[in-house]
Amino acid sequence: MSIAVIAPGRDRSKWIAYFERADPSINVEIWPDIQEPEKVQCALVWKHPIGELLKYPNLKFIACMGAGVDHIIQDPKLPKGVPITKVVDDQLSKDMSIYVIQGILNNQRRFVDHLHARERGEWLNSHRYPEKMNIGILGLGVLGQDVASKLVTLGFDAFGFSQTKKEVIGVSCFWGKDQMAEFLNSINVLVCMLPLVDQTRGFLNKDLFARLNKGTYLINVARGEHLVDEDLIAAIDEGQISGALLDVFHEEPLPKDHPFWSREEIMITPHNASVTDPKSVARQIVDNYHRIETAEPFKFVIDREKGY
Ligand code: OXD
Repeated sequence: MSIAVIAPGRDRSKWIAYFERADPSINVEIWPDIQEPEKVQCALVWKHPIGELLKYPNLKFIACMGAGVDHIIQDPKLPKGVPITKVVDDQLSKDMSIYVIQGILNNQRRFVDHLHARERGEWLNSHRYPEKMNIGILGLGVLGQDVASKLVTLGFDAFGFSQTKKEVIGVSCFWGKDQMAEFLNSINVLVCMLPLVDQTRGFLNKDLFARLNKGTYLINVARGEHLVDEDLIAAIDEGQISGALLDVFHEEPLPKDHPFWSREEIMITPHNASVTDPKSVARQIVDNYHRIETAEPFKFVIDREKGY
């Protein structure tokens, strides 16, 4: 029996090393050189080729290499009934929270302006920050909740929005369509941490921007497909959005001729807000793998219907 690592273009050597460390008896196969597909019980995947997972007749679970499972769910040829697990990891949450918080602080304290001012040899007198920063976390999953809680610890006013009712200590939580307007009215920084499903694709669009307070700052650490790129440019031109920090894009790497590159108001990072660390995560996959023998329920299974 084996675990197959199916992650085109990703460095797989660390996974092999940490699986070996977690349990040396486990047989690990690496796509595309899978010798015995009938022995594969777990497929650890990141952007696998469409239909690939149908080749493993004894697959017991599909383990996503990251937190967002959209790249799995989007495969119309997924084996039916096979559970899909996602990564839930303290290190992943911590890295994400630090990224989002640095984005907020960067904006609040105008570090980029100071960097540019320094290049010009200019002493930029900016003691004034936006009077109040109310941070709205759109999507209160594991990562969203962690960011919101850490913001509260830092003394920010944190607001959260989720599809279903959630409670996070110290966070003003809103849920469901009816409470969206109040959420959007309360904030001047919007952090998108939504899962990517049909209902959330293109959610960050001109209609949503128009409902925000003028000058709201946007951070997107979820997926590029949440954002309508041209709507963001237009909203910045109109002053409706003051700027953005984007870690995810429709196409990655972001094409060289994309208009985002030439906009000073938009900060770009290369989808590195929070990257799964095999050292930290291999053990939870091995733990789930052992659950096949003991017939215990897998941990961190997503709802295939919902898509997250
Ligand atoms: C993830 C990612 O979903 O890295 O984990 O985007």
